[in-house]
Amino acid sequence: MDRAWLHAWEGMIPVHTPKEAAEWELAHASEGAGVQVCVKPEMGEAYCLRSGIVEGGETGVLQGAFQYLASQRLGKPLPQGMQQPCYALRMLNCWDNMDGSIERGYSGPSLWFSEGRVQFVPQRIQWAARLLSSCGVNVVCINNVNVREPAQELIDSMLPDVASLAALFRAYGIRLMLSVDFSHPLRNGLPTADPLDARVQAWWRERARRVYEAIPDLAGFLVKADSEHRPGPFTYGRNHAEGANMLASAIAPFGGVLVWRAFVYNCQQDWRDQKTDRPMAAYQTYMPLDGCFSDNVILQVKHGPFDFQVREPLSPLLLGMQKTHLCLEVQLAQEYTGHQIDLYTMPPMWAEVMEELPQDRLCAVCAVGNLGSGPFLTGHPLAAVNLYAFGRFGWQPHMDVAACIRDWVRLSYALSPEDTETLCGVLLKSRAVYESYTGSLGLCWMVTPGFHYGPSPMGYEYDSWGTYHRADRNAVGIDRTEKGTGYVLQYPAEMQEKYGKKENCPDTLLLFFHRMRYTDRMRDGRTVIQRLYDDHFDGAQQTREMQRVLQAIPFPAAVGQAVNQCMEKQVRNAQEWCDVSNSFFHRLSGIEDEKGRIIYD
Ligand code: GCV
Repeated sequence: MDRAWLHAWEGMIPVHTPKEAAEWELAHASEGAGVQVCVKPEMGEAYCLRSGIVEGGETGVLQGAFQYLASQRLGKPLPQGMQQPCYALRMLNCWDNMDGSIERGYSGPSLWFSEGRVQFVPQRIQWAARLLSSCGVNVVCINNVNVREPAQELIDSMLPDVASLAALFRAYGIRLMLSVDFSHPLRNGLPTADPLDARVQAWWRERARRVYEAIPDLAGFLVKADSEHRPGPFTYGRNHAEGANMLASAIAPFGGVLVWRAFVYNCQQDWRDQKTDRPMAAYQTYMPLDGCFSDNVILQVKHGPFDFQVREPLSPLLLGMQKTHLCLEVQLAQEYTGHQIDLYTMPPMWAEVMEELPQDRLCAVCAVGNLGSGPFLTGHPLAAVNLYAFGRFGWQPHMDVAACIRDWVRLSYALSPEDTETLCGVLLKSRAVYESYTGSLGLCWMVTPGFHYGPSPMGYEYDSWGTYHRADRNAVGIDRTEKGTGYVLQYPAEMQEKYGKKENCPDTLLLFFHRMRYTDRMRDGRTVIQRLYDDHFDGAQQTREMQRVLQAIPFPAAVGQAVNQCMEKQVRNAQEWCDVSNSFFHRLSGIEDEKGRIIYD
């Protein structure tokens, strides 16, 4: 593998199709010596492995080759029978801007945009395509959902450049998708972007024809509309089915899918308004439209009703919509979960999502990417586990999380069995540790506004984003039960029962669903305030423990150095969260820590 990696940087790997790529991978790894590749086009993405043979569809053979090598390397038997992905669309959403920056990107600049243009080093793209394909991703949306000038040119003057990029990804069985600007027709002289206006419809049909002429296998368009100041159908008094269906019909003749994001809420809320409850917004907007979307529309829904917080309940929209194609959206970019400085391994969180979500509810999964062109490509070298696991998740959402993490560790580093287990242990618990110092009891949004790293308990409290905890001297949390905002009523009956009653509600979501007095007792006998103090102290302590443990793992030198640097920052961050949060609650409540630890006044 090391040799192959170096080769990719020295020059292009001479492959143009997934079959050629499969043959190249097998030929350049000792475990693949003599293995034959047999393409059966009707198998599509599926594959079958037998000793010495990889059989599969046009892209399936490459997936099969990667799996063949991984099984051999891990010393596992080849998987039996036909292997096929659970979801046909397993997409990475890259929030790359044309100037080379990446919105919420913590891994360095874009791999394919800079200076307002599509510009890339082909070897690097090939390397990224190879990496993503080996994980199991099959679609990459290359530009930010916030389509800002000059990104509109991607479906106009920059089409030839996008086509060159698409060719590099195509060789690895990956298709591109493009985020489009709903108001694009206005830019081209039309007086309106109303989806029911015949001129607008004709404009998009013609645009789609030109786009598909340049990139015949483009997966489709992705749209963020009427969200955080993006344009959308609401401007014209139209609903989101009318908007999505218009674009969908333009790309339908070419086999494209229209992915429409359900991230719609009022980002200009008056904080005094206690009736509007942001988590309710998506359900209110889309449930009435269930059954109204065209067949090639997929509604992309974030896993929780807010916005990628460390802990949120499952979005009720994912459970409610029965007649709409749904895509689950998760975020590998650690916007609220540590900026790829703090260690945060995500598969345990996805497993919780899948516990409550019937597998057949979804037809697609997508992740906001954590890829960039900086060292290690994912910022923190250990954040690569999330990219790997996301690819596996798209194939097998009910995967064994611990086994997946262990596979990644073993495929990435040559460690002793003891060190492997130690590292897996740290990765597995990292999310719970991060949660304990940043989001105890389901409290969220206490981050520094805008930047979203580090504590600021009141930062969003008097702002317009609908993200309040309403802590006062007696109590904290929002009552989202029937007697409160009524959010809980958006769930099926059994979940109303689970979340709506304090005695049933998991501790991890207690203050998300309920307003509690600091002196109320929790199930374990502790008061709410004591639990908040304990969690913050524990989180800081466990972070120091993780640092100690990781220092002893014999990573390759550059990796070890980067891990140590990140851990130093994480330890400082956790201590800051601990001190700020505990002081905040102590000053408000005036209640002492039972254990007499240091809280700054
Ligand atoms: C791409 C959050 C982020 C924004 C992001 C948005 C979205 O609000 O802070 O950076 O914009 O989510 O998902 O569209």
